[in-house]
Amino acid sequence: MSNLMSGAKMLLECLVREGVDCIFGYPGGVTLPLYDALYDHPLRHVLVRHEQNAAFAAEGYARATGRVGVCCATSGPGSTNLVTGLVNAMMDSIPLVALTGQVHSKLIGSDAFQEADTFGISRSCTKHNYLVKSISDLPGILHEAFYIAATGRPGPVLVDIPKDVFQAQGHYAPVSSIHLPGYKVYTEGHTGQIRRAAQMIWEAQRPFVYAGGGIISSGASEELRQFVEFVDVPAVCTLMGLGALPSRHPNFISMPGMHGSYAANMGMSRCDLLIALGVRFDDRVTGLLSAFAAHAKVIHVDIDPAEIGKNRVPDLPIVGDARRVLGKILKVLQELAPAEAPRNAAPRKAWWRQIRAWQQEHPLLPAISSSEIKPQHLVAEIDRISNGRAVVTSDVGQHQMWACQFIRFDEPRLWISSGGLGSMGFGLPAAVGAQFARPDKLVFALVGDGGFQMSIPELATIASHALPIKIVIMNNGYLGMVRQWQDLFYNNRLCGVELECFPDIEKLGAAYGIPGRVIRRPEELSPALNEAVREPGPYLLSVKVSPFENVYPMVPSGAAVSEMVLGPPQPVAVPK
Ligand SMILES: Cc1ncc(C[n+]2csc(CCOP(=O)(O)OP(=O)(O)O)c2C)c(N)n1
Repeated sequence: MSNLMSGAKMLLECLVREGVDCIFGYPGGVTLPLYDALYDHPLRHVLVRHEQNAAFAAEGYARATGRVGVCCATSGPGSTNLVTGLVNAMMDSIPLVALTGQVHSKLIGSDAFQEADTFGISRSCTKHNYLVKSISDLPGILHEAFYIAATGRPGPVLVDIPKDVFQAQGHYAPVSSIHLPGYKVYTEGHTGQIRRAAQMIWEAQRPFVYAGGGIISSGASEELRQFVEFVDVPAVCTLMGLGALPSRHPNFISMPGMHGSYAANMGMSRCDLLIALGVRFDDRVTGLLSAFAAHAKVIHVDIDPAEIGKNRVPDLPIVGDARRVLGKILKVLQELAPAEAPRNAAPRKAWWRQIRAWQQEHPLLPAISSSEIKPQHLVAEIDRISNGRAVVTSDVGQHQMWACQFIRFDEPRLWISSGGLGSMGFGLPAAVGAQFARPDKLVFALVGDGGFQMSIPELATIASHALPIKIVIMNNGYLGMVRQWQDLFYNNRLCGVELECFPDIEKLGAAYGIPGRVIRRPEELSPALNEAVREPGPYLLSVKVSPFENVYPMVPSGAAVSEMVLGPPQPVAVPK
């Protein structure tokens, strides 16, 4: 049987062999041959309404499943529109393959219509990128792209394909193994360092786990649970790691960092051993780096050697896959336990008493009012309905931080948010990808009234596929997080943050055939959310919340995390 086929068909063949069932894209002139091949191909193509959202949707898909997300765009403006999505995937280590069309090979470099140097532009925002020069390279490059995107520290890989390569005819030979001499992934961890880690863990009197997105990427949640239970160590999960340990787990404290809880940040500050697992010591977590976990020894486990010592030099680095390494550390811990565990039993008990005291002193509790809907109340209601099981995507801003504080996740891959890049407009398209990936799941897109307006075009994608996403707009009338910073650090000189002229949500929803509703009173909140969930299709709910609420606790930028501000400044009593 001949396997002669066009480059476009070959690409689809490669995608199928990689197990891809759905791609998010937007067509154009140079990708016409690809779309022609898609015409009668079983692979599902989801037409988004902006290429940035193709990337975000593919990221939502990847985050919800752990599989590589795929997006595609045409040359020029199509591929430049992908850039924010690529950076986002890079910052959050999301496995993504971006396919872009390029002008005919003969025209490259001639400033041809819709030519952009996609290869050059994407170099700094991808884990790897390719410009395909010949159809004979196409299958090898595509399978490599999937391999690189998914292995080691996951990330985005871009494959730029000139129109003539799509059109050329070639023989497809399945690629069975990939050899990349310059690309080495160390998964196992060094045996000696693993042994040393176990010893350090038993030697510690105040150990503390700082777990991040790497736990989720490596599928190490079960190992993490066993580890924290065996050592009985308190654990925080970063924004990227929420759900890595179930939020209801007694050892889970909260998210740490700028808007983390008092107990989480005090724990980080006062521990004598910080066990950092799949994290990158992001400034939003560490605050003032020189004061971060100042008295602690640090064990840092990460698959990416470039992360080791990037921000904080660890006392014990372990390069490896978090799942493999944690499993091995646990084995050594068990081996050493009879001799070592009793040694520090008393100080560890005292450490737990201290952590529980911090939790009680300043608990994270949602503010609730009977006269207005507090934003925290809205998030707490979503948590009530989700009960740890729904997928929640978010945009960036205050609503995102309250979601991190108050929504519980029983499992990994339920919380999908733009972490490192902090890209507004992520929530809605990410929900599209997540809902395609997990049709069985209740999906909430919790968005700000600012971020929502960046992604409104995707209402069409949602409507045309009747995706049952529950879109909840936390409508405070402002670019809330920026307003909060202007309030706290710029004498409340509010400038460029008021969102006048927000669309009438009922009419907007109706324009797309999506039921929509606005609520303003606290007693409407629970019934409206229940109604949204009962609705079999999508639902658009705008919740008017108190406009001037600020997110607390807050570590002011540049301060040590132990210097967090717990609440709004109290009015000073004027002496009579
Ligand atoms: C694309 C993009 N532009 C600008 C910002 C800066 N920024 C961070 S939070 C924020 C306000 C977000 O407002 P809104 O979506 O209404 O959410 P809220 O903070 O009110 O919950 C802005 C403008 C950003 N994160 N992303």
